[in-house]
Amino acid sequence: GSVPLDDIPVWTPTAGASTPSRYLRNETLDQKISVYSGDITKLEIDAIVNAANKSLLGGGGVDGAIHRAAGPLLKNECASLHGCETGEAKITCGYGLPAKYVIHTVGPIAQGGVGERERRALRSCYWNSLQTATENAARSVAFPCISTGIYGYPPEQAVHEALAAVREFLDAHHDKLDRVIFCVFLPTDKELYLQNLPLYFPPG
Ligand code: AR6
Repeated sequence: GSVPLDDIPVWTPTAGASTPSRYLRNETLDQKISVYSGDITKLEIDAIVNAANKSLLGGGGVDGAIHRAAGPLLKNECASLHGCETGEAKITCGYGLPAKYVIHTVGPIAQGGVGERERRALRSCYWNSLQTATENAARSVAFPCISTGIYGYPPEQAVHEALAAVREFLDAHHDKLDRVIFCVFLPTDKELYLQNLPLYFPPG
């Protein structure tokens, strides 16, 4: 079955995490954040983000799972979009998914290492996905760990770009979003998010 957004608990900072943060405490923002372990295709939410490739015509990983769950009409709409550049985002309907929309973004390929170019592109994926969501009045958005699978971006570096981009977007546009869900698939990614969230959403 699918998972209603109301069943996903909001993240609460763990007492004891006391790494100094460059961000200010903001309880309003904290209450919009969740870490959810599981399949992003099951979420009843306004928008899920797809870690796509430039063709937008489908592939393996989370992209494959989203296309399988949405059904063939998703590919038809994707084919009409003429691809997507790295770091950018394009929106479609969700078709057979419980999510209303799919936001397709293309992460950087990190073979050959991560430099400033890859870091910027990955941040843009998160920022532009949220921008696209809010332009379409989507108030709840779930992200997979973009680029950290087939595209080889080290998860322990990617988490910082993800969290910084979401924190900064919420600082600028918190009134346009109710919930941002980090949908993690691997136990190691769950740990990385729980470890690093207090750096970007510091407790009191
Ligand atoms: N729900 C949530 N997360 C998932 C799911 C799922 N159902 N399935 C996998 N993941 P990847 P990339 C996680 O490889 O690195 C495709 O072929 C997975 O464990 O899907 O951006 C595209 O067409 C990992 O943490 O995306 C592109 O060609 C994360 O999703 C290329 O792969 C991202 O892994 C994009 O590679």
